[in-house]
Amino acid sequence: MAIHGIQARARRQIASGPRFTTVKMTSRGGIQITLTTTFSDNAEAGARALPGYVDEVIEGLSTAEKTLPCKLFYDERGSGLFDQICELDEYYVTRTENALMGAHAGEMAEAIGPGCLLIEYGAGSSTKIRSLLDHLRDPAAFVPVDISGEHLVRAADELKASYPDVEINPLVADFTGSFDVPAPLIEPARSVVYFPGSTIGNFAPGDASKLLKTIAERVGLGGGLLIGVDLDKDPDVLHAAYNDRKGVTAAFNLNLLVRLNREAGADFNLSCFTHRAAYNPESSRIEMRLYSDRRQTAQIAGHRFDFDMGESILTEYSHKYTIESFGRIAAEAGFQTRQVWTDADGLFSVQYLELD
Ligand code: AVI
Repeated sequence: MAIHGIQARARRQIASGPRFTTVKMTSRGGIQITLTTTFSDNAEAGARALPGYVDEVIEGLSTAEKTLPCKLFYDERGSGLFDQICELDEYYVTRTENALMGAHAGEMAEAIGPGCLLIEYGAGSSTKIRSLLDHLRDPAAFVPVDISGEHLVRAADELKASYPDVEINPLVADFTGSFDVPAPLIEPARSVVYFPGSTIGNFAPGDASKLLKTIAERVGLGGGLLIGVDLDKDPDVLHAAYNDRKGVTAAFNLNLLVRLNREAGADFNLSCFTHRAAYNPESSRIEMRLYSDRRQTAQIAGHRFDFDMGESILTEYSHKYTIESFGRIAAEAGFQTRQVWTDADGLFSVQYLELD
């Protein structure tokens, strides 16, 4: 994925749940790959020809506030729309993080230190990782982790060509599940997880804490986490970023229903739902919803869902942190904030944390 496409694919890993089983194999080029397969998808396809996520969708639409999982945004069309979001004038997130990486990767590499095993969650924005690899001193290995194997192997091959001295071991896996990182040939000085894009913001607070704890277990004492964290800011700036003038975010949100109609035989009336994103100041988060323009009914897999006029489906949270509020949830996982890089307007941060 040009830089944004890579990010979009990474997003597919958000909260994808525990339905995955891991199979190890070695590719011809000697790259160790862990393939992650949704066996539940296969089982369901045989029985009902429905995607494996349908039960989760039905469960979400059956709760008092109807919800849909944000991981479903990232089918091919949704990933393309996310790429477009990243280019929007109003969407400051991607360009600000890219600029921070471009300006400060040397300091980040200095903070990480020599000889690290670097593991990227939701790999890989090749621009960002290249900034880091350009500056890291004698990394033991780089392990990009992504749920999309095809993309991952291609991106890893390109990186290998540019960094022939770095051991690069791509791993196809869901970073929210459990997976083994291949041991590098050289004993690493420490393990560091790189988690860019502020994807952490799309996790509910409890799930974000859980993920940080699994990262802490993975890197161990003395290990580190370099993470992109979107910062709390003027609600008008946030409102514009998630309700853009061109309607790309609206199309991205509505694509959830397009996908359910196509893949799961649902019959959502697409012209009767409207995208709206609102900032919730109590929870410091953008809440994205699809609003029903009228009383209507939709069915999916034999389940019927009634919508009142104005009733909504919650589709995504995007939490915005302060340096302190993120420091607090990181501290619960044992991480101490070592260094923070922000832009002049305080829109976005890249943070380096260590496990003491
Ligand atoms: C992927 N994630 C960090 C994006 C965000 O800003 O929360 C997803 C997104 N949703 C709407 N616009 C972008």
